[in-house]
Amino acid sequence: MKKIALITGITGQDGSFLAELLIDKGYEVHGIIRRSSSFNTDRIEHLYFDEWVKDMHQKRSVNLHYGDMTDSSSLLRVIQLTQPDEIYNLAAQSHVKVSFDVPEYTADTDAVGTLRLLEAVRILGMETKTKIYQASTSELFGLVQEVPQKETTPFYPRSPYGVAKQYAFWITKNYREAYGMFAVNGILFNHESERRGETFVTRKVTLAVARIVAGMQTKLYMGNLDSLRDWGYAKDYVECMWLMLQHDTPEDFVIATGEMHTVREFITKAFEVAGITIEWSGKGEEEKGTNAATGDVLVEVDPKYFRPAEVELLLGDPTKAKTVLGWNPTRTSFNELVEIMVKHDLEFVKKR
Ligand code: NDP
Ligand code: GDR
Repeated sequence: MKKIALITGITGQDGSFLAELLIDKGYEVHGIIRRSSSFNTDRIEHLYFDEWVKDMHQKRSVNLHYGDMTDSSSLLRVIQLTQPDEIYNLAAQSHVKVSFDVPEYTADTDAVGTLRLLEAVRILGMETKTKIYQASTSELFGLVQEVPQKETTPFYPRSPYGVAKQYAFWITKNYREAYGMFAVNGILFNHESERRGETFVTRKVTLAVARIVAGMQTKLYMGNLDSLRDWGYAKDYVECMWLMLQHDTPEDFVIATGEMHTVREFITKAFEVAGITIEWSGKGEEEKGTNAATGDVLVEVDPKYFRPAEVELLLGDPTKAKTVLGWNPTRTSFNELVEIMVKHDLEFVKKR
């Protein structure tokens, strides 16, 4: 019998990689998508249009259902219809800076949405059948309490997004303890890829590098260059989500590489992959990145990208995931990650 998985947020970066992984593992994969006035299925088109074109009557690889984390009835309907063995709750308003602009919506989707999902499983009497993965985040650690951060590090979120995700973390743990549900939190540190949303820092940089090389953009305007992040490759990280649900007992795990870099380092490396050496000068809002060969200023700071409260440093300790789940945190190194993204975007920009 095929296992059945339901992914919320299937159209996002992680959802698309996870759907591929679960299809490869022989799962029947279902996903919840939101109605949108423009296409929001770019990242998963290859998982269903190909099949559709080949044979309209053949069963598609992924089965999509309309729903929304702010709509309990849709969650109840889709869970009842699909009867999943595993639910991966990846849906979220996931942009930290945007969460300061839409705090209430972020709380509704990321915090209460998680509660709605857990309640739907419970109301349907599926609490012993269905395992649940909750996409928790290193943003829970926020203001530095301990370095590196691990499962026991106290939380101190610094944004409406982080606070909403803290509610989701605890309600997941609470349902595990109260109702015996197999519900777990993956506390994932930043993970990036060629499918990363275009306004997150890494993709913004790699796309800008590609556009500058193509002569379509002259400068890159950035926020806090000193921010330190533990960046991994999304394709490696979705495997942990699956591993956590295959583990004997429901437990929470930190997933990270154990290595951190500044935003400035990421930019320097990205330009280097495209054959451009950046020299940095100035400080704070006056800092600039110059093309060492031509003297052109390619990077400047624009305070509009600063956040009302910043998370300065995130560095994870993945020891538990390594020892308990047998996960390899450095399958894709920082340099390889930047290379994958820049090389992809050089081609992507040409085609666009
Ligand atoms: P994305 O922003 O790429 O994807 C978010 C997904 O959630 C999209 O499919 C989006 O749909 C969907 N979504 C947003 N709001 C709703 C809603 N109200 N109802 C239903 N679906 C909704 O995020 P990632 O793939 O990068 O991240 C996946 C999850 O992991 C998120 O919960 C994120 O907060 C968390 N996380 C991510 C990390 C990272 O570094 N990437 C690190 C730690 C945690 P649509 O396409 O229509 O917008
Ligand atoms: P983050 O990712 O906030 O860590 O959340 P993001 O890539 O947005 O920012 C990382 C760091 O870079 C700094 N920064 C900029 N960020 C953006 N977006 N744009 C800029 O121009 C810029 N300049 C500097 C930021 O200030 C920040 O310090 C991501 C999301 O995927 C969350 O959903 C997830 O939970 C966390 O990672 C772990």
